[in-house]
Amino acid sequence: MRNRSKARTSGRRKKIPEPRNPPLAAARRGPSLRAKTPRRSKLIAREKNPANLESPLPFLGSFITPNERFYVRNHFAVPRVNVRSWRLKIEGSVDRTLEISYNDLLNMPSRTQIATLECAGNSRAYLNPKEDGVQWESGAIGNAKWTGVPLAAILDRAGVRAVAIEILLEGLDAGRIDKSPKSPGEIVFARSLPIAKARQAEVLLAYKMNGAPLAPAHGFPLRAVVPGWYGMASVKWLARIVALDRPFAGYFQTLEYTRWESRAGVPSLVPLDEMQVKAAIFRPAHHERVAPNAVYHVRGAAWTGEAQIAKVEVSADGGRTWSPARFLAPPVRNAWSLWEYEWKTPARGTFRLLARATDSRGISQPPARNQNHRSYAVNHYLPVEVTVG
Ligand SMILES: Nc1nc2c(c(=O)[nH]1)N[C@H]1C(S)=C(S)[C@@H](COP(=O)(O)O)O[C@H]1N2
Ligand SMILES: [Mo]
Repeated sequence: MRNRSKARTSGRRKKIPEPRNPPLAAARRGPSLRAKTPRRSKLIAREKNPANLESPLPFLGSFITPNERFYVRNHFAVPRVNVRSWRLKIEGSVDRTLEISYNDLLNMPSRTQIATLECAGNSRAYLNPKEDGVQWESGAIGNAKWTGVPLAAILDRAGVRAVAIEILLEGLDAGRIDKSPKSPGEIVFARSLPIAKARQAEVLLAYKMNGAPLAPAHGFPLRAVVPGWYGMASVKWLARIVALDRPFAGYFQTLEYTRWESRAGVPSLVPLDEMQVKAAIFRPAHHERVAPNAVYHVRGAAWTGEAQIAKVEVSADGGRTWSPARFLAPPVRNAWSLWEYEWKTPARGTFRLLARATDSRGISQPPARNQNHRSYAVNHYLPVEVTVG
């Protein structure tokens, strides 16, 4: 469990108006990431049962996140799967019901795809007022190379009927949710995709992560990888796929992982889908002390939904002025882009560093919290406060 420490008092107040939902206040709540990083473990535990683990940001600096550094988001205990008896079932509105073994899958044409997964609850710890849910800082994110069979190939094999509008993905993990809203007894983790998304070439049923068979925590033997969408769509321990002729309204699609959207002028809850454009600062860490009158390399990553990153800007004065960051490699779709900014540090003082990304559609991060996002999709500016000198 996360240790909640008392709010720290700030140094001098800045003249810049705080956003309506000041993230810095929340950022000051905890000690620095470095201080909280356990020595031996490579991930920070936000919950133990089930395991919910995030990456320490300073360790996320490589384009591909090593498997042991990749965050883990579990709703229930990790199921144990006997791969010999395990089958992937495809049923519902299909011409042919299928049962596919692990070996059958390995023998199908494969595709390898780099994709960034971000948990929809990432950065929730910075919300003010505080929201229920796992108190992730900003490390519930990672970028991996996934290998598997395109979901579209499986759907074609089964012959999905024209009446099907969604594809339900069901995991093997199950449990009971006892706090409100309670589940109706034991439920499994399940999410659906609209048929058009399910048929996109990059949506995979993955059995490898960075060249290794999936680890149990990441969904062994098979998981969905839905590039461009928040992590909840990438169902782990996949065992059943159902072609549905009406919208799925399961627990994780209605009571959790939804946002408000105005439809016909009425706020309606809709399932979360695409990741929102976002930049994260990996270094420096909150409250880090950096050398004066020097060049400090501010580094981080930026990612978005079904588009690609076009621009990252950094501010060292709490948002008054912005300068472009440099990409370490040309941005590509579905993967995060690492960036760097050479900050010429002043003589002394306390500074608020901000990063903001813009994608190829011209969508930029908002300065303030979007209240329609409930406790998810936290992508407004999140300052990192550092002391120079
Ligand atoms: N079966 C199952 N799939 C799941 C989950 C889960 O609890 N059970 N969590 C989802 C959520 S919310 C996220 S963010 C990603 C996390 O994937 P990871 O643990 O491999 O990082 O898995 C998704 N798939
Ligand atoms: Mo998530």
